[in-house]
Amino acid sequence: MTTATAKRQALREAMASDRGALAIGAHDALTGLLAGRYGFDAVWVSGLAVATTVHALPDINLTTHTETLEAAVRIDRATELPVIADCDNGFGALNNVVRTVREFDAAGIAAVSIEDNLFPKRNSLMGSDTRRELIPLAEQARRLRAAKGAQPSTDFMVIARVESLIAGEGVEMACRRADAYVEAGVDAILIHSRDKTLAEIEGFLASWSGLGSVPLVAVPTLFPTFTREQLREKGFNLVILANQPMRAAVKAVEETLATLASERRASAVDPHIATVEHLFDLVGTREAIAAEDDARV
Ligand code: SPV
Ligand code: MG
Repeated sequence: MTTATAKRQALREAMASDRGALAIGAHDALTGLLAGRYGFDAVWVSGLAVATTVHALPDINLTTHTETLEAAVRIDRATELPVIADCDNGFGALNNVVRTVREFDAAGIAAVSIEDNLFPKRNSLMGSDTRRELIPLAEQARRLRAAKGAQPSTDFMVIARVESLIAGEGVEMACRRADAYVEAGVDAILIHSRDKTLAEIEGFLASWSGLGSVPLVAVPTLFPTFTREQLREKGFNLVILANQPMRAAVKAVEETLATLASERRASAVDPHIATVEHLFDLVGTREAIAAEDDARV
């Protein structure tokens, strides 16, 4: 098993590398396990994915600190990759953010993302007709400083997520927030945007004087044609493909349910689903049974 220290080191090294790091979203432990087989550098425990699939709830701060920690720990145990947990706004006010950083660090998670959406947050992918309010800059900086000050280890990372472009605050405010969060001691900045052309983010990259002072993170859900390499060239050290495995799973389940409901026989979906043998293999079932049987003789 890879230790928390080794995972954190691997994440820092991947982010510092010339090619940058690529993280993949996971909604459950098996997706986290599979991520390690395809060359990803990290697993993103997406708040959207956990709310949607684990709880069938909207991504509006209904998922709690405990539920998120549980999901992250389960995924972390299943993968050799470092885990980055999406902790929304830290689930409340200053003391909630402090508790989040303390407990996710102590649990061996590699990094958390803390965003500046005011509780209750609304998922950032919702269109501009969704009303949003951000935490005032000085208050968010105070929360992040307190959390970094309370962090038990030295290698755990806090990624501060700036939502200015999502909330329509503009590039200048995004730069001011990024400066304040870096000054508060965070380890990386995630600049989020819904702009498909990347013009908004290009504006941020052109104006932010702090560029290069800490690693920069992108979640290109709505500018999905840019590759990790293209985003690395623009200055991003970590690219998070946040929710594609969950969306694949949802579509596959819907199609399977529809086929089974209309055909009413199990074999109708056989060509499209994993075999039971494959499931046994994925989680080492035969080896586990052999270990039990060996112990008995
Ligand atoms: C998530 O995956 O929960 C995220 C990314 O925070 S986004 O939904 O793009 O805001
Ligand atoms: Mg989220």
